[in-house]
Amino acid sequence: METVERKKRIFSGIQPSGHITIGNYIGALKNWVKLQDEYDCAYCVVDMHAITVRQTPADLRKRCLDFLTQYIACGLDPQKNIMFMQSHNPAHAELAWILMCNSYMGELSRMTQFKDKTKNKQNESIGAGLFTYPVLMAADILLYGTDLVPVGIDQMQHLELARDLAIRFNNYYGETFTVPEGYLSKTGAKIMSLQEPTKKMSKSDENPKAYITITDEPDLIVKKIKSAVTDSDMCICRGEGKEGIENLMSIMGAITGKTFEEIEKEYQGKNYGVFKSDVAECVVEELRPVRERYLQLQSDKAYLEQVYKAGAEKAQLASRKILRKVYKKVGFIEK
Ligand code: ATP
Ligand code: LTN
Repeated sequence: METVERKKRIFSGIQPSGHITIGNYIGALKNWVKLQDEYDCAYCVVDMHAITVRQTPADLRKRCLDFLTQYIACGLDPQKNIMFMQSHNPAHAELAWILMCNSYMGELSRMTQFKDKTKNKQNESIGAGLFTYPVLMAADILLYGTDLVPVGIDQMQHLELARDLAIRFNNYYGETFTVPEGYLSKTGAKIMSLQEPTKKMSKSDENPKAYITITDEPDLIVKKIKSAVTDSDMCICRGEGKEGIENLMSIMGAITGKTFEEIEKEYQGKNYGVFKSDVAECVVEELRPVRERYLQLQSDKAYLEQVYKAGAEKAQLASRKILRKVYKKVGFIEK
């Protein structure tokens, strides 16, 4: 009998906090778009992750819809992918609880993102959700039998936890979960803050000059790149103390496909002004169609609603079998 090979499953998500940056775009979204034809993809607006830090409800609601709009504006096709809001599929929370009962305080305490986000804070004021957040992320992934998870390099430790939890569960209860692999973009670039280039570009940075959002106006993009912190040296190359220039080289490389060596050669003897203008131009051109689609889509609330409602149904259907299996394995009575 002819067997139809199952397409590999991809799952990924971005927290609807702040504004989607060029870091998120290069580290994640750009890759998602590439993968949509070859794989069975589920792309989620992870709203339940966003509430691990305080949110203003009305703003969060707006941002969730806005993130979905930006996913589509980047080129993700709701016909090809499952695109949905995490909170619309309760199975995420249900599986997260079971995984939480199989996770250890020790391993969660070692998560560097947790340590970063709670630096200088007293235990009394650290939300438990921030601590257990990587387990919810593991649930997101394992719930869909995910094979590959396209994320930026900063998320690899969380992905490793998802793998450990899957293996642990499979060993104790019998084969249940697919053990997922990370999928980094070709350059694997981690884009750094334009103002403090030793720090990751982060979409919830308090200083908007530190990041470029994917819907920033062209003039603003040029301004932000022109005021990006560099150094007083005159060499467009990598090296000690040259993180600012290296970051701009990474951005250019991720967009054009040029290697560091190629960029270095091309700009030998040229000044920072010329280089910054070229970086700005390639960012503006890369984001121009994204911004145009975004502005068009924004007003079509009925279409967006239809996308996330259909997405929720597809997501529930895709996860039902695994959750049922997990419930059975841990010893719950079937209803
Ligand atoms: P926040 O500041 O709100 O914590 P963030 O900008 O770090 O957000 P996430 O929601 O944590 O963004 O990440 C969404 C996706 O973008 C993840 O796959 C993550 O790896 C990727 N990503 C985030 N920041 C960068 C960056 N600076 N460079 C490359 N990839 C990134
Ligand atoms: N923790 C991720 C967002 C996220 C995610 C996921 C990414 C939540 N669940 C599942 C991939 C797969 C972050 O980037 N902060």
